[in-house]
Amino acid sequence: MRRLDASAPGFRAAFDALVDDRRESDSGVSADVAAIIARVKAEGDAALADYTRRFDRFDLDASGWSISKQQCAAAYDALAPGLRAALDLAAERIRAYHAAQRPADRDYRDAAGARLGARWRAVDAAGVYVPGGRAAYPSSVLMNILPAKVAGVERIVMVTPTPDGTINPVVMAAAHIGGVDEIWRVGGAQAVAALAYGTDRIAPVDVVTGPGNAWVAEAKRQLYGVVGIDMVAGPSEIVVVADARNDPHVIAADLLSQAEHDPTSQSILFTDDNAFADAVAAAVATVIPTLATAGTMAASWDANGAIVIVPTLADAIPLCDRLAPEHLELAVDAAEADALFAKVRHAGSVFLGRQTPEAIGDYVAGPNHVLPTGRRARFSSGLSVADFMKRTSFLALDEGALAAIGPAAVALAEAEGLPAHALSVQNRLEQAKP
Ligand code: HSO
Ligand code: ZN
Repeated sequence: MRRLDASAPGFRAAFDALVDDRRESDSGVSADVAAIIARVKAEGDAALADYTRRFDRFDLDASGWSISKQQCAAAYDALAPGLRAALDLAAERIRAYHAAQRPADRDYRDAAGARLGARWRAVDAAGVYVPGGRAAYPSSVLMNILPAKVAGVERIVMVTPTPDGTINPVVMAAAHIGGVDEIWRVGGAQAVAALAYGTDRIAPVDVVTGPGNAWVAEAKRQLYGVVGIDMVAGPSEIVVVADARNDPHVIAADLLSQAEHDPTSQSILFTDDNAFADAVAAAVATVIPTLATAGTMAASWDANGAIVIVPTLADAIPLCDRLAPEHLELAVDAAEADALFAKVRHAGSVFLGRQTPEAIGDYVAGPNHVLPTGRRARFSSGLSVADFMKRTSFLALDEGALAAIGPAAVALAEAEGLPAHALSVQNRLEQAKP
């Protein structure tokens, strides 16, 4: 953990270093991923079967390529009632939040008399990547599928590796709640390639979303353009802005909630009180060994954690904007949280007040937990219904509207040296003359 003081000499350089710390290794996978993609494109299912045998030690042809809707329904029925109710509540709240997010069509007539507008339609098919192993989060299954469902996507395909044949039953239950249409037991770059190009078994999709390891992220990056993607996701981050009136243990747990995702995750505290900073650092050290994810949290906090002392909490906001964090907690009284929030320009999701832990947003609040990381909140946003839709603009002119704006189009076409453009407008303008 590094400790910075905004009033100390050398702060600017130290903070610049914190901002520039990418924490994203491309680990040199780009050539490997390109080779995998090329092979899946050329050989289809045979390549998938081979990679899955090699990487997941799973024989698709012998043990089955897919998981059925019936299996998912059975997994849902078999859940402990408390967990089932929790998943149901999460799904209901995520669905409601996203239903209110559906973009509106436009259709209007402007001053020149032109009818103009835009219409939103869902993509035909969406693919959702679900990692295997420890990072197979049922909450992420809901966060990816439900916006697609709300958008009206007719075919939702899940791909997930099942290393050594293992399947997470809670992931299957979440797929059931979300209404997934197909689940294929493939993962890695090869699964993303299959979704993008299609194989004999797996029909191609139009958009691929969902988190994954370096190979999956690189495959999405390389296949963007063949398919749409949500974003290239990096390690999780949390920034907490807290005053000394918080319980240091409460704030420590907030910081650790993201540190436990991955050794490359990052947790940063901004506070205006040195003694409180000490207390949080001590609480972090006390809590880490008590939790099962101690190793990951310790690695993340040691390498990437930071505490920044600022003269006033308002001074923290421009610094937070430079980090453009995925998650920003403003753990202060409600009125002050609002005042600070009004000044925030760049953050994926903001958690206001002392009773709004980031973790509530990971599960049951309703807004999406798939959020921009690695400072990408400067230019992008969390996953939404619109990511599964596209907008078609339309226009309709009558003689009057064409007469009003057509001559300007003719002038511009001539200036661009495109006479057929000019003629296509001019012909109609002439016809319209009495
Ligand atoms: N905080 C993660 C999402 C997540 N947390 C899933 C728990 N499960 C990325 O925003
Ligand atoms: Zn989380």
